[in-house]
Amino acid sequence: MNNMANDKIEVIQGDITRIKVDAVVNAANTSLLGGGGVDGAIHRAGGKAILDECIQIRNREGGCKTGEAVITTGGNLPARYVIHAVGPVYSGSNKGEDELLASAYLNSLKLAAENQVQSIAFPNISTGIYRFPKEKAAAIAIKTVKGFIMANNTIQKVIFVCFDDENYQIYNRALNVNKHIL
Ligand code: AR6
Repeated sequence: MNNMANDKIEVIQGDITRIKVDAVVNAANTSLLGGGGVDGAIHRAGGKAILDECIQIRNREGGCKTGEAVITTGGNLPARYVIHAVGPVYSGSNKGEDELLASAYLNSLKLAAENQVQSIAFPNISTGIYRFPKEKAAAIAIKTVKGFIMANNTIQKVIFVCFDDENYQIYNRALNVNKHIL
């Protein structure tokens, strides 16, 4: 069963704005108005249509809470949709950050399945400007994704897109170790 989940998971190193999947996930903030890091890259490459929809959602719903996600067009990106997920800022003082990070992944996956998304690419949410420890974030991301795709048949491919070497190595190690054990 776990091997089936592993078959649907891929790790690559690169820029998420260039990946051709049904949906790419953005590491957004609660304002939905863009920012630095992967958020800045997605808005730059995807163009104004994405920001326009984010502003509409913000006007309607007041933004996006930490641990939640919203969906917009992919604009000029090769991806059809962008799922904007808000991960927690890591404080290290056990304020429920692990659960909030898991929720950001889970709510992105739910939104993807509701929109018939078959392939989805995730950046390493919260591990940049929000300073979440990379090893711990990867374990949470992998566990949440595996749990979801084992129970849901809509999503056929999940790509973890790692930008930095450290995350790329952590994900490869984590997924390969699991492959050997299970
Ligand atoms: N493709 C894939 N991954 C990327 C890219 C890219 N083009 N650029 C950066 N990363 P961060 P956060 C990686 O800081 O920690 C923004 O200002 C990066 O190496 O983008 O969730 C938002 O508006 C790191 O591993 O997001 C929020 O305010 C990962 O993406 C805040 O940053 C996430 O780093 C969110 O902080």
